[in-house]
Amino acid sequence: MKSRIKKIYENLCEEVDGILIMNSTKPHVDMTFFYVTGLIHGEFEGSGVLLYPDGEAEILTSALEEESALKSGMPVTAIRKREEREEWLKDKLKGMDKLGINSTELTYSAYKKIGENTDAEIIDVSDEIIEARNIKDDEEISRLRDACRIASDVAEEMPDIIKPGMREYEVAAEISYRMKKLGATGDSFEIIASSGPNTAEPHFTTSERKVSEGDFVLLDFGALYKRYCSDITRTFVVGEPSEKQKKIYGTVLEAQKAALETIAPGVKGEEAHNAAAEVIDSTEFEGKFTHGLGHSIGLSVHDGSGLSPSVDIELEPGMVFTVEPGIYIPGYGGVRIEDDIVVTEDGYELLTDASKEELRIIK
Ligand SMILES: [Mn+2]
Repeated sequence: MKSRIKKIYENLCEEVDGILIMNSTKPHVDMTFFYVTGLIHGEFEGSGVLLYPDGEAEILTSALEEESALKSGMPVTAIRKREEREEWLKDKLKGMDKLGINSTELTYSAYKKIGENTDAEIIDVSDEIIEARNIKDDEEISRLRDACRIASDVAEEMPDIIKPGMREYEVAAEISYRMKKLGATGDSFEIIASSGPNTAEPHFTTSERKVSEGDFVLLDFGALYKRYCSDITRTFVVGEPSEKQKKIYGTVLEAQKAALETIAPGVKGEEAHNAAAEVIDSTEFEGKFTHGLGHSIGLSVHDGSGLSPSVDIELEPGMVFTVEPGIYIPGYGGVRIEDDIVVTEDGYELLTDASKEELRIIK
């Protein structure tokens, strides 16, 4: 993964002698560890990887995961006792003047431990790491494509699987099971399977509520595939939709299309958001789109960047985002339609292709 390490170094505005990625225990494991090593298997809690300016790297891990770590092709030090970790740090960081760290993923205790074992000045290179991780290479896009295909296939079949009377958590279990049958190693985040008024809460997850006639049913989920995350949302209706339900769905669909039309290199992320917001705000649902249009996905489901007025970013080929406008009416319900896209040289490629043109009906 030399090219990825070099990409991080190319982004630096201040030279460093090394960059140290240190994991603590889950969930404080820095996905950058997997970005630079390319490793698919293993937990790597308490492990680290030291990156050098020439693209070389070496791994510190426990004896438990030595075999897994060796698959990276990088030199591996496998330790059996805690003290050996400090010895490794002292030895490897000796003579360095400046050491880069990833402040957004490093725990305070790991940060202190590094400081106790080096005289180097510690430089935060988290922005440069995010910048590198934001532009996916071919292998990453290929894994994301597979993760998206799994989620799309499950989204496509769900309206036929869900029956009135099913509880939300049962719907979530079906989604998870079906993604795993298609090769996912897990859910990329906690599944949202909400119904009726619960769909008005964008991050509801699930409850014991039964899916009932007249409900919106909102499913937001993703597959984890070779460590990469997909993220899709489809909203359905139980029985014949009302005029209001059709209007909400149609408006969200139109907003998503307006946003997708803007996606191309050189465009500001904010512009895509605004295109969707303008569609929604020109209707009776003004002000009901209450979140950003999308976020970058990759090794993490929120991979560090986004499409919203609060993120200053210019789109570049290889960036992968969700595009997910929604309308939420408290006490009534909500609709969100979410797809994943990769920015290409002349526009974008849609990675999730589950149908959405019609509001699908659960019978
Ligand atoms: Mn999302």
